[in-house]
Amino acid sequence: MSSNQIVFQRPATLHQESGQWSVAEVEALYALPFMELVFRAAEVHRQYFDPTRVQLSTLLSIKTGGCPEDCGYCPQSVHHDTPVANQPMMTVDEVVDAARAAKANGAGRFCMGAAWRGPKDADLEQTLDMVRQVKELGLETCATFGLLKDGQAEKLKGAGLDYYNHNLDTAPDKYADIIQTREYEDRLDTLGKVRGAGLSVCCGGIVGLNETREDRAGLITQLANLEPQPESVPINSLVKVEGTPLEGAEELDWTEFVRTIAVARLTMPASYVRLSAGRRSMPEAMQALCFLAGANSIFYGDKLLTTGNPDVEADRVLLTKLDLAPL
Ligand code: SAM
Ligand code: DTB
Ligand code: SF4
Repeated sequence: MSSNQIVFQRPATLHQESGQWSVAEVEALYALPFMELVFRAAEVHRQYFDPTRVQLSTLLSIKTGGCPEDCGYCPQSVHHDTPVANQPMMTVDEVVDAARAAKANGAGRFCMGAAWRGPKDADLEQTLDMVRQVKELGLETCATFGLLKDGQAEKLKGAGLDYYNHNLDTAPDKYADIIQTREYEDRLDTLGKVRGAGLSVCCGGIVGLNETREDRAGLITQLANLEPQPESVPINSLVKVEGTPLEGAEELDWTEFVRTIAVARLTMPASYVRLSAGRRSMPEAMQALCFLAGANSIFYGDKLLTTGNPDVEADRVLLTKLDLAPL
C-alpha cells in the first residue's frame, strides 16, 4: 500500500481529537503531493475556523539573556557567545506600558517571556503583578518562563494567566542533539502541571535545526498526541543567530515549512496554528500559503524576544492584502 493510500483512509478519524497518531501516519501526511496536502489542510481549517480571521499575539522579553540552559538555537543562553547580554527583569510598569501599546496596535494576546530554566519563587511573585495588570487591560495573557515547580502554575492561573507557552521544540530522538541541560520528560512534566492548573496550553516547536523529515513528523506526533491537544501550536522557523551552535544550520526548503503548517493543521484541527519565528525571512506569498494551509495566528509586533519580526505596519498591509482580519 502506498503512503498516499494510507492517508486517504484517514479522514474518518482525522477529526477525532483523542485519536493517537503514529510517526508513520504523520510522515504519510508529509509525503502527500504538496497541492493535495495544502488543499486538505485548507478544507479542515474551514471546518473548524473562520479562515478569514487571524489571532495576533505580541511578545515581550521581560527578562533577557543570561539563561543557564544550553538550547542550541537560542541567543539567550550563557553557553553561547552571542550579541545578547544578560539584563535585569523589567519593572511591572514597563511591562504594562508595552502591553498597552500592543493592545493599541490591535494585539489580542500579550506573551511575556523570560530567559530562565524556570522561575525562582521570588521572580515568579514579581511576574504575578505583571499578569494581573496586563489582564486588566483586557488582553489575553500568556507566559513562557521555562520549567515550573509544583504550585507555580496555580499561582499564575490565580493571577489571571490564560496561556502558558512551553515548547517541545523537536522530536524526542533529536532532543539531546539540541539541548543537554534538560530532558524531554522535563518539558512533558511542566506541560502536565500547566494543564493540571487549568491553564490553556501553547506548545509547538522549531524547524530548521538540521532535523530530518522524520524528526519533524516526530515533533508533530508528540504535539498531536498531547491530551487534550494544545490550544495554540507555534511553528517556529529557526532564526539563525551569530554565536549559537545552529548559526550555520542548513536552510530548510520553504515548501517543507508550509508542509509542516499543513500537517499541524490536519493533525490538530481545532488548535490555533501559529506562523511564528522566522517570518521576517519569509516572502509574503509564502506566508499567504501558510495561511491557506491552516495557519491562523502570528506573532505581531516589531520584535520577537531578542530578534526582529515584520513591522506592525508591514503586517497590517499584508493582512489587508489577504483580506484577513484580526480576531
Ligand atoms: N526559557 C523559556 C523556555 O525555553 O521555555 C521561555 C523562552 S524560550 C526563548 C521560548 C521558545 O523560543 C523556545 O522554546 C523556542 O521554541 C523559541 N526560540 C528560541 N530561540 C529561537 C530561535 N533562534 N529561532 C526560533 N525559535 C526560537
Ligand atoms: C514561540 O514558540 N516562539 C516565541 C515564543 N514562543 C516565546 C519565541 C521566538 C524567539 C525567537 C528568537 C528571539 O527573538 O530571541
Ligand atoms: Fe533559556 Fe529558553 Fe533560550 Fe533555552 S530557549 S536557552 S531555556 S531562554
